[in-house]
Amino acid sequence: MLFCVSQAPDYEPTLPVSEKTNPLTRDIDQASASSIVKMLKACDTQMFQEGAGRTYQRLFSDQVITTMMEVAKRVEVILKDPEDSLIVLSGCGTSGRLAFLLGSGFNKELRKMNQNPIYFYIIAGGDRALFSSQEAPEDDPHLGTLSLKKICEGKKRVLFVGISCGLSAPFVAGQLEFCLQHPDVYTPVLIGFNPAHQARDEHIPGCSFTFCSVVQRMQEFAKSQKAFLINPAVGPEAISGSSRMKGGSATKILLEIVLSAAHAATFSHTPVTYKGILQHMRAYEATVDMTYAQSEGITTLVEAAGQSLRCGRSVCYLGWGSLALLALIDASECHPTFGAAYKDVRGFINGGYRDLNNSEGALTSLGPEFGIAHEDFLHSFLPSLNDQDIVLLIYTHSDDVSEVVKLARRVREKTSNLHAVYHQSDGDPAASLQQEDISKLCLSTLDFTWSSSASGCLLHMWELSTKLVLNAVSTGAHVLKGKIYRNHMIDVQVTNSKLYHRATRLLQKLSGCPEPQCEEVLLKAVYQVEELSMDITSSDITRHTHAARNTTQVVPLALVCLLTGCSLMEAKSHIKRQPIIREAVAVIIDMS
Ligand code: S6P
Repeated sequence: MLFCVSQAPDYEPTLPVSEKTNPLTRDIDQASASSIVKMLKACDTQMFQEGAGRTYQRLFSDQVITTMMEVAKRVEVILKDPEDSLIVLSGCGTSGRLAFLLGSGFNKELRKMNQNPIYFYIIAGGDRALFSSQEAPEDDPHLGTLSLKKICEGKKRVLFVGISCGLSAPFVAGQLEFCLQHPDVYTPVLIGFNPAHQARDEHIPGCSFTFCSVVQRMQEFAKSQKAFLINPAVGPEAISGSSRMKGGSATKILLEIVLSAAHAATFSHTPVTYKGILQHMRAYEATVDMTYAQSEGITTLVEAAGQSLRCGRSVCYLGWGSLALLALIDASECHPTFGAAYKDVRGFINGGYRDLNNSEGALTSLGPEFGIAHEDFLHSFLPSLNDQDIVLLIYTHSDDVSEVVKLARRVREKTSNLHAVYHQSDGDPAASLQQEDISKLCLSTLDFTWSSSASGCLLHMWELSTKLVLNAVSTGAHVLKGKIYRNHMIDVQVTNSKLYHRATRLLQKLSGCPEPQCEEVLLKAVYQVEELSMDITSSDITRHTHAARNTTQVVPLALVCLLTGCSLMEAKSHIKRQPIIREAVAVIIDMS
C-alpha cells in the first residue's frame, strides 16, 4: 500500500501510525489473560499521551482542541437554525457503526428537548454492515458519493463528518471529494488517526484522486475554515491495524466532545471554550483509568471467554440500551479481525430493532445472524447453551434491572458461566437489592460505580468503559484461542484492498519472501488453485477481494505454503491437524 510519507517516523517508516505494530504488544500471543489486559491498558493509555514529538498531533494538541472548538461552533450554528440543514456522520466498518451510535444518541437528546433529529449516519454497505462484516463497499468511492447525495437532496447546508481512522477508505474519500466540489452546501470534517502526510496515496480505480490528495485539498480549504481535519495520532493498535480498538474509542471521544459542546452551547447557554473541551477530554482519560482499575475483573472475563472459544463454544453478550449496541458492534468485528464464525461471539439487545431506529428497519429476514433481540436469544441460543458458553449481562442502573434479574435466572438454568458488567452512579440505592440477586446468580460481576459529579455525560463514559471491556474480552479471548500471531491478525479476511495489502505485507514479514512471491501465493489461496491462470493474474484487486469472500484461512494457508514450499492441499491438511494458527505457524517456523 502506498502512503505519502514525507517525514519518516521512528520505525516501520513506510507504514502510517494506524498500521504499525505496537512494541507494547509484540508478545501478546504468548501472554496470559492478565498480561493481555495489562498490555491493552498500556495501549489505551497511549491515546492520551502528550507531546510525543513534533511530527504527530495528539489528542491534547493545541491544534486538535482548537479545531474541535471550531467544528463544535459549526454544529451549534446548525442546531440553532436547523432549517434545510443536516449533520451527516459517515464511515466504513467500525467507523460507520460508531457514526450510527453517535447519530442515534444525539438525535435522542434532541427528541428529549422536542427538537427534530438533525443527525444522519451512513455506513458503507448499508444497515446490514451495522451487525455483520461488509468490507468490500469500503473500496467504492462512487457508492459513498451516491449515498451522501441521496440523503442530502434539497438541503442548503450540510456538515459532513467523514470518519476513516487510517485516512484510507475510498468510500469516505469519494464523499469528502464531493463536498469539496460543492462548498456552497457542504462543509467536510475529516476524523482520523494518522498525520495528514500518511494518508493513503494508492490509486482508486475510476478516480482521479487518492485519499492523500483529498486530504491535501482539505488542508487548503481548512485555511479558510471551509473544511476541518481532526487527526491526532493515538499510537499503533494493540493488534496491528485493528482500528476498531483505539481508533474506534478515539472517534467516540472526539465526536462526543464536539457534539456535546455544541448541544450545551445551544440548549444550556454554555459557550464552547478551549477549557471546556480540555476538561471533557480529561474526563475520558479518567474513564479509561477507572475501567482498567478493574483489570482483575476484566482478566476473569478474558480467561473465561478464551476458555469458551477454545472449546468451540460461544461468547454471548446480553445487553440493554446503547451498551448493548456496543456489544453488537464488538461481536460483528470478530469475523473480519479473527476469521471468527458469527456464532463465536454474539450480541443481543433488549427490544431488538424496535429500539434501534436504524434507517432500514428490522433486518431479521437477512438470516439468523441478524436476529439480535433478547427474544432471538431465548429462541435460538438459550436451548443449546451449556456451561462451556459464557454469557455476559451488560447494563446500567437506569435500565429495567428487574428484567435483567429475570433473564439472568433463565440463563442460569442452562449455564453457571454467567457474568455481569454493570454501571451505576454513586448512591443509587434503588437498584441495589436486585443487583445483589444478579450478583448471586453470576460467577463474576464487574461493578463500575461512577461519581455523578464527574464532568461529561455519564452514559457516554459508561459506553466507552463498556467498549474497552468488550474489546478486551473479544480480543483477549481470540488471542488465547491462538488467532493472533505475535500482534498480527493472521486469519484476517482479505475482502477489501486495505486488507489485501495488509495480508501481503504480513506474509512478507513472516516468511521473508519477496513481495511478488507472497502475492502469488496469496492469490493461490484466495482462488484455491495450485497454479494461477492468466485470467487471475490479469485481474485487478477488486476481483481478488471479491473472490476472497468465499474462502477461509487465506493468509494462514499462504503462509504455510511460503514457509514450507508445500502445495495448497498439503497446507490445508497441516492446518486441519493444527487449527490453532499461532501454533501451526510456530511449528513450521521452528521446522524451517
Ligand atoms: C477494523 C475494522 C474495520 C474498519 C474499517 C474502516 O478493526 O474491522 O471494519 O473499521 O475498515 O477503517 P477506517 O480506517 O476507514 O476507519
